[in-house]
Amino acid sequence: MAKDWINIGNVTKSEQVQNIVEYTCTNGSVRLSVLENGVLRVVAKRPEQSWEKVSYSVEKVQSLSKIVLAEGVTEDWLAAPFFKIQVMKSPFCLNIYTLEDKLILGDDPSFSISWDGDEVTNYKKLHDHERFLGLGEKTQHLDKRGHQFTNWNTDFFGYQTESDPIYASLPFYLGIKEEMPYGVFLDNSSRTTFNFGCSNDRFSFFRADKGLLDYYFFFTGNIAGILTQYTQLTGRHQMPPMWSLGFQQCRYSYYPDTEVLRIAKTFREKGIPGDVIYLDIHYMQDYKVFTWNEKTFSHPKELLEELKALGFKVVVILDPGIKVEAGYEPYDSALADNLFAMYPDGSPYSGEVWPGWCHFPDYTKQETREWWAQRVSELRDLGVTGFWNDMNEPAAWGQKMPDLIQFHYEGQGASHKEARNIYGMQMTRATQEGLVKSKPQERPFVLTRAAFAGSQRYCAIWTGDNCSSNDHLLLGAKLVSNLGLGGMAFAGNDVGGFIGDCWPDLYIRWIQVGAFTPLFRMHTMINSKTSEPWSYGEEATEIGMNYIKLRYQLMAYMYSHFHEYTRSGLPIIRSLAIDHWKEWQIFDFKYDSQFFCGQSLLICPIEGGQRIHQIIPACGCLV
Ligand code: NBV
Repeated sequence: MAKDWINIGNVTKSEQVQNIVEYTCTNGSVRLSVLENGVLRVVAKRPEQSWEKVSYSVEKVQSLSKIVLAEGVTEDWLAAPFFKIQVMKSPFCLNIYTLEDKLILGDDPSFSISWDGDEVTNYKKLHDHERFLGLGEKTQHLDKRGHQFTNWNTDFFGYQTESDPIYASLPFYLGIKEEMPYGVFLDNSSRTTFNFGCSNDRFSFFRADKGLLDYYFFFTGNIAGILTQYTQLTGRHQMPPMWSLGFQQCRYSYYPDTEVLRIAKTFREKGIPGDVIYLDIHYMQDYKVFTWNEKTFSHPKELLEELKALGFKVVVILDPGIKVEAGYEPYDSALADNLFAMYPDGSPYSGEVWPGWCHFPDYTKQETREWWAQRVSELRDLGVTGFWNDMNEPAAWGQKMPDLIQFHYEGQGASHKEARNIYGMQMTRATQEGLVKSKPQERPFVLTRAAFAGSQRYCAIWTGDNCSSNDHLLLGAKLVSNLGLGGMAFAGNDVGGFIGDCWPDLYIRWIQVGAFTPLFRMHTMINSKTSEPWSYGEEATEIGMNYIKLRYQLMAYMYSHFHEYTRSGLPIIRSLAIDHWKEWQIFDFKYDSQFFCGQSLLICPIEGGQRIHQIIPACGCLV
C-alpha cells in the first residue's frame, strides 16, 4: 500500500453538540449538520487540520436544523426533513436514503473518505444507469457519465469541444440515480477533480487537492428544487439593468473614438436596435488599466456623452494586471499599501500581460477591493456604465502563476493553490462594489470570464475565446445551459465566434440562438473580418435584424424570467434536464445543445447552412 494513502478509518467516538454531530475516526473526523432549508453539510478533516475556513461561495451562513440521532453499535441513523442518513462505523461510511429507504447516494464502503498527502477524496458507489450533470462551464455532453473533469480556471484560447478545464469552475454537480436526482456541491476552492465513473464500474469520486472535504448534499425530489437550494446557499444575480438584456456590440477593438462613434451611428442609421457598445483594450494608454489613450481616446467624457446621446451604454474592459511603472498611480498606490499578491519573501509577483510586466492585485484582501472599487467608481462617475473583467483566471503569458504565490484570503492566508479559482470572482466583487459606490441607486453590470461557485452574485459571464465554427455554435449553447444548471443564469457566448472569420450562414444561425441567451453580445478578434449585424450581406443583415428585434419584443419575457430566477434560482436558459430529467431521450447526444428559453420556448440550434433539424420528441415537439 502506498505510504501516503490513508482511509478515514473506524469511528472511535461520536458526539452531538447542539445541531452538529461529530464523528472522530482513527485517521480523521467528520461533522454532519443539516441547514434550515434541509441541505446536508458534510465536513471532514485530518487531525492536524482546523475546522475553520473561509468560504467565498456560501453567501450567508444558515442556521441549523435539529438533528434527531439514533445511535447504534455498528451504525447510527440521523433524520433530516427530506432524507435520512446512515453512518456505518467500521470503517466510517455515510449512506443517504430517502424516507422510503431507497439509497440515493452512498460512500464506497472501503474507501469512503481518504487522503493521499494533502489530497482528499470522497468515493461514492456508482450505480447502473446513474447520470451525472452540471459542473457549469464544461464541454462534453449533458450527461457526463464516463468522464473526468478538473476545476482549475484556465485561459483557453480556442478551446475545443472536449477541452477541460476552461475559464470557470463550479464544483456543483447533479446526479440522477433511478428516479432520484440529487446535488453535491464541493465547497473547496483548490483544484478539484470530479470522476463520473470514468475509471471503473465501482465508484464515482470528487477530490480536492488541498483543504477540507466540505460538501453539501441536496435532495428535493426534482432538479428545480435542488437549484433553488443551491442558489439559496451560494446566492443569485440580482435584477440586472434592463439595458444589459438588450443587444450588445463588441470588437477587439473599436478604436479610435471616431470608429466607436461610427459603429454606434451605423446602428441608428440602419434602425438596428442595440443598447451596449464595448471598449476593448485599445482604449487605454499602453494597455494600462484606469487610463485612456491620449491620442485615440483623448476626450473620454465627451465620447461617453455622445454615445449616451445615441442611446448606447458603454462597457469597458478591465484586466487585473497593473503595469510595474513608477509614476503610474494605480501601481504606486497599490505598492505602497501592499495590495499585490506576493512571493513568500514579501516581494510582489510579476507576470507579463498586455502592458508588459505587471503585478496582480490581491482581491482576497478587503483593502485591495476598496482600492480597486475606488478607481472603478471614478470611471463610473465619468460616464462608463459597466465593466468587463477579462484575463482574471488570472492569465499571464506562459500561464503558470507559481503555486507559492501568497494571498491574504481574508486574513487566513492561502497560496495560489487555493486562491486561483476564486481570483476572478473576487475581482468581479470589487468591480461591482465600485459601481455601487459611485451609483448606489443603479443596478450594476459586470461581465466576467473566470468564475467560481457564487460568482453569480457579482456578474454575468461569457464563455471566452470561442471560434467561428458550427461546433462552437452548438457548444456555446450547451455551455450556457450548463452554466444555468450551476446558478450562473446571466450567460452568453460571442455571437459569430471570437476566433476566425464568421460567414453569412453561420452568423444567421448564431444570431438566431444568441437572441435567446440572457447575455446577447457579438464580439470578434483583432484582425478578423468585421462582425457587426450588417457585415454579412443583405439577406443576413435582414434576418439578423429581425432576430435582434424579436429579442426586444421578448424583453418583458426575458426580464420576467430573470425575476423568477432571482426568486427561485431557476435559470432563464433551462437545460432540458430541469423539467424532463425523467425522459431518457433528452440525454441523447444529438439534443445536447437544445434548451428552453424560459418556460415556453424550446430553442434548437442549427448549424450554419442547415435547414432541417430534429427536435426532441420527449418535450412534445415536432421531429
Ligand atoms: O482584450 C482582448 C481579448 C478579448 O477581446 C477577449 O474577449 C478575451 O477573451 N482578450 C481575451 C485578451 C486576449 C485575446 C487573444
